[in-house]
Amino acid sequence: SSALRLASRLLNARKVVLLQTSGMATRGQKQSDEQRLTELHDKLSQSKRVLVLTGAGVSAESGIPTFRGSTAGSWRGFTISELACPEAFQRSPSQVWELYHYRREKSLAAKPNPAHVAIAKFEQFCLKRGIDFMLATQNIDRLHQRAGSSRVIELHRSLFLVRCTACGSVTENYDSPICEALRGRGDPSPQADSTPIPEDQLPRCAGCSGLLRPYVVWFGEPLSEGELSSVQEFANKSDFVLVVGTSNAVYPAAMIAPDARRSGAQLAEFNLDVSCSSSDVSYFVAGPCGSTLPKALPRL
Ligand code: BJW
Ligand code: ZN
Repeated sequence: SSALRLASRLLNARKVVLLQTSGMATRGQKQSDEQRLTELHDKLSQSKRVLVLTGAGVSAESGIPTFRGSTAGSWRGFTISELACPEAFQRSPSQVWELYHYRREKSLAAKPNPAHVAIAKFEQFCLKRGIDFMLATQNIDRLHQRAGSSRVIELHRSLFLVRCTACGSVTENYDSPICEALRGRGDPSPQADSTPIPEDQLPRCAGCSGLLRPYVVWFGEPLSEGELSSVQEFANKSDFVLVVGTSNAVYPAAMIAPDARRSGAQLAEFNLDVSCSSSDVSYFVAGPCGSTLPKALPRL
């Protein structure tokens, strides 16, 4: 029934690749799926400009939970919009730091998966072939860079950037733990110890000893205008935009693919399930992107 739901939501897509959606696919269906995948692979290698746009689903197979959908994680029963906002940090810097400490440690312990690697290898392929390439990610875990991607725009910045709430200075920080008081804290279970950590024991600025905050883009905060417009400009001139592992539900990132589509780009989506932009796509490749991307993306 989930395959049926997927198929019916995809009626608008002109080319649908349904890989691994059901064990009941006939041999004929499987062959035409493979043909479409080969067609996508060939079109990508003949493109002049390609944007890859990724979201949390690309890191799901590295063990990092997503925010929405069947692979969503939960931290003490909160939704992401309840904690990823300036108001939550004002109300309880300790609680918000526990969440981000937990996610920093989880990302540091995680390894890039075959989806990250396929994207990094595709970048190498593009470089060699003179194809203009850009990777824009909503993820803050740095797994793309660790897989070898170099042209990465981090739309929501990074878990490993901090900003001083007093003097405004921004620094990179990979300390584990980021401060002694957070050691062993951040357990996601609702029963976990949530005794507030005194503010003077939370991460502090080396320059002015002000309170540091995670420098990610929270709800209600603007993305870097320069970065966003460079991604949008690139997208609008691309032959292909690959939309990978994102629900495409969070703005302004969610506008990039539909805008590019209106400017003439073809969209190819890689997701376990349909997302907000699926009805616009030329190719929908269903399944875990760690299995599907290595088949679809050309490499040297
Ligand atoms: C797999 C898979 C596998 C799983 N293989 N696939 C209308 C218009 C414009 C704005 C708004 C609007 N309505 C509301 C807003 C405001 C708001 C917003 O968009 N809200 C929506 C919820 C409606 N946007 C903002 O506030 C943004 N700022 C802004 O608008 O500023 C305006 C402004 C201008 C000038 C001055 C001041 C303000 C900022 C948004 C920042 C969001 N940040 C977060 C959290 C912070 C970082 C963090 O802690 O991580 O970023 S929210 C959270 O969602 C996170 C993600 O990057 C982001 C997107 O999620 P993503 O990546 O799509 O993940 P999921 O979980 O949603 O989806 C995973 C997908 O993968 C699913 O589809 C699965 O099926 C799939 N999947 N496993 C393939 N193996
Ligand atoms: Zn400072």
